[in-house]
Amino acid sequence: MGFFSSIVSKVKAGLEKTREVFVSGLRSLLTGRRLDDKTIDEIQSRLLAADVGPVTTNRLVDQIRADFRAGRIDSGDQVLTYLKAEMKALWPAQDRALRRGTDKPTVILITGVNGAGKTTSISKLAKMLQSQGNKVLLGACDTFRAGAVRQLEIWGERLGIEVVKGQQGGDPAAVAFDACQAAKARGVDVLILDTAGRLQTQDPLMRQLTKIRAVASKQIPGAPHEVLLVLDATAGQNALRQAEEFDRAIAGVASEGPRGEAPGVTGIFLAKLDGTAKGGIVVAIRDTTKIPVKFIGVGETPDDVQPFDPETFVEAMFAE
Ligand SMILES: Nc1nc2c(ncn2[C@@H]2O[C@H](COP(=O)(O)OP(=O)(O)OP(=O)(O)O)[C@@H](O)[C@H]2O)c(=O)[nH]1
Ligand SMILES: [Mg+2]
Repeated sequence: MGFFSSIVSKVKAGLEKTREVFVSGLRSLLTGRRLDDKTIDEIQSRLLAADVGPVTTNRLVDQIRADFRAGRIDSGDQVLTYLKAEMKALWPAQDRALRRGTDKPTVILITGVNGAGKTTSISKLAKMLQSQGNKVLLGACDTFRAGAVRQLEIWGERLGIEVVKGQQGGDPAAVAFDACQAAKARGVDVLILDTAGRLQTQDPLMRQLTKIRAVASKQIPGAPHEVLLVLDATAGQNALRQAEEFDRAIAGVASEGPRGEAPGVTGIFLAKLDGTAKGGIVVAIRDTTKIPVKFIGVGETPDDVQPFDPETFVEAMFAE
């Protein structure tokens, strides 16, 4: 199997639930059928049910309705072709590549709520970067949850990657400091910092995150080069609210205050896509935030990761 077809089949497997519930439903609704107003309403509910989000759903459906009334389209198959093309076009030449520092090390800060999939996603990124020839180091800044450091260490041992850690209950910013020092001293290419799962409404925890960010930027110019927010795809619309809250907190602005110049979240790692029928959330994220989805997680092992690619994603979503 070629490299590209193996990627497609992996993303395809990861999107199985979305395809079963959403696209297969759309397919049977539309294939070989003539269009009518009732069918167009049904398309709308299915897009909403897959968490495509109201903005994009309404835009797509309004266009379909207008084309139908003007006699430009009359078959369900034309709608399928239209939806696929429109979805692929949602992500223009937006920067989906991982940001790198001009000098070593590049620092990636990983954030997200409890259980979103941060630590697992770190194992995926670490393995991917390692296989691309990078020397990787991990920093266990989740000093909050019992067992969190050990969890990261286990991944480190499996992948042959060192982990910088501190005391359980200690200051996460101090661990970030030590990790940055170690990364510089050891000529590491990429340092990935794990952080505690936290509720975005918990102010003290958000402040901790901004402190880690400040420590990193003081130690290494431009750091953190990438702030990846891990979102749980099964959380649906909740994930969107998290994206907005974290973006503001990282940028260091009050939740209702004006958005400053400081960059917030620079990318999204969308985990657990394999566990949801709501793969359309990728579209909703695009709708409501300007933050690019950079990676998707489609399983629990370090190999279950793909860089997000709209073409592959939409093809997988609509595959037979
Ligand atoms: N199916 C599936 N499960 C995933 C994926 N990513 C993570 N998980 C699972 O989600 C659960 C939580 O993952 P963690 O990586 O521990 O999440 P976390 O955000 O680090 O959690 P805390 O440290 O407690 O905040 C684990 O059971 C993972 O195996 C994914 O892409 N697909
Ligand atoms: Mg964790």
